[in-house]
Amino acid sequence: MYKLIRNEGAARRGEFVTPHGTVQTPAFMNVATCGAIKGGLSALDLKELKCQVQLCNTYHLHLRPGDEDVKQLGGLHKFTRWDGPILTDSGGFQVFSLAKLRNIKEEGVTFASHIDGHRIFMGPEESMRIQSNLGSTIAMAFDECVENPAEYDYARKSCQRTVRWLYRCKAEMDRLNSLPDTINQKQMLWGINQGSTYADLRIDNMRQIRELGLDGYAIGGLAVGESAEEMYRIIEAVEPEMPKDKPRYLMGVGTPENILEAIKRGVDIFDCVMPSRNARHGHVFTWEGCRNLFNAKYTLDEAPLDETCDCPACRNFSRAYIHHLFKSGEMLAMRLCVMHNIYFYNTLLERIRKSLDEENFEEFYNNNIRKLDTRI
Ligand code: PRF
Ligand code: ZN
Repeated sequence: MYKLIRNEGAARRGEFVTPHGTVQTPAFMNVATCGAIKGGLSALDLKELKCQVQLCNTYHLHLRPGDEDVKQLGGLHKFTRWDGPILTDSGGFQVFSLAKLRNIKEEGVTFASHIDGHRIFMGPEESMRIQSNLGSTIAMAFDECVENPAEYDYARKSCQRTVRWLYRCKAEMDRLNSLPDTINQKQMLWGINQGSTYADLRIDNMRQIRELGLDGYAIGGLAVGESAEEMYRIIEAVEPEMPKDKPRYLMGVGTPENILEAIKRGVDIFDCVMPSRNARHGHVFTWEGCRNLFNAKYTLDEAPLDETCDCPACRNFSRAYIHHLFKSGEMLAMRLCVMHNIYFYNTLLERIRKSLDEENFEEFYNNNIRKLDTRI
């Protein structure tokens, strides 16, 4: 399923095959929480923006429109008109970050919907059933994401419970995949490593979850309050324990700089709301650094967002026009900047893959790591 093509130090160039197409790694997954990339993009736009994988959320789609409705409508692929791979996050993280009044027990989590406050229970089995109804390519394990910093004892107990939940996820996913009316009977299950910022917990946890022989492994519980240096330290600690023959996914990360640093440490896949969220606030990524299109200095600037970019926004429109659209509150401003940022992230990953193919990742890293992090 995952094939390692080449590596340079810990950095890996690979590909993995899914029933919905092959993904070239390192790869970025584009976040379509409710089934669309925020900013008014559809699946039809995504092809033009070099997207390989879409990420959708169990929690949001369960609340609205409801996973049973999505199933009745033929599953997420048919519903959103995206025929490539879709990964669904399990709800674990969203329940902890969005829902109010949550109560965690061995069976699962009770919480209040962020939409209308009604009480909902979600445990490993519920999460698997919802993801099965959605019919995604890859389902994520139901986990608890502990915010950093966390007490050692709490982190230890929580990640032990997450391992018990993983066994229940696996059993339920196997059962669902064997049912005749399941939308995607080849749905994959990926495990999630937790353990806060404690290297010993992370390593123990990884050793336990790799025993299940799942289709892929994620590192969760990072970029939730700790420094970037601590995040890199934890990746370095856990990476040697991750199976070499499975894709590795760092959840919810990050800036272009974070992504480059994590690839250098052996991570294959990423997702982040940053390209679309920043774009909606006028922040665009370029090969020279980040720009804010609200800035008055763009009033008469006829250059595109990035002079080297071939995205639909840069091929056609000027900074001056997009600046004007933001000032006028036009939705088009957001759509153009989201398209550019998504294209930028996917191009960044494409260039990293190329540098690995050509055995000059280190040079790419040295040439870009500082620039990607500057404001212009
Ligand atoms: N668990 C899940 N989804 C996630 C995370 C996690 O720990 C994170 C942490 N950065 C982002 N998304 N299930
Ligand atoms: Zn562009």
